[in-house]
Amino acid sequence: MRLTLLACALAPLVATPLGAQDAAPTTRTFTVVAKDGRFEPERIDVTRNDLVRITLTAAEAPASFAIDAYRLMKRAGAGESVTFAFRADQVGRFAYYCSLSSNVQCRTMKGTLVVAER
Ligand SMILES: [Cu+2]
Repeated sequence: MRLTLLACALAPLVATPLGAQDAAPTTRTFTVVAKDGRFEPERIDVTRNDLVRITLTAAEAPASFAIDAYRLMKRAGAGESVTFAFRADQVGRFAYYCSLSSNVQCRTMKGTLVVAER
């Protein structure tokens, strides 16, 4: 009896077509290291609607990871890491950069987030 009820409860989930708006997002995990005035990696490739999970590690000086179009700005203190996630719901190429001005190296810290159509 119990199994029957469970099967009924799950049926609507199984019937959901792949690619539907409410489908569970794919989680993509990246580690970005800020060091020597650059980000490693300098390019991140994802697909639209991926849940992008990034751990930013500021190896020596404080650093941030900012993407204007996504209204994103996360900061890590020197020698620290911060983890955050966002939904890549806009297709295109977006610059990510360090928005801090605490040292001259911040200006050269740039990368590109590429969000491809699904
Ligand atoms: Cu910086």
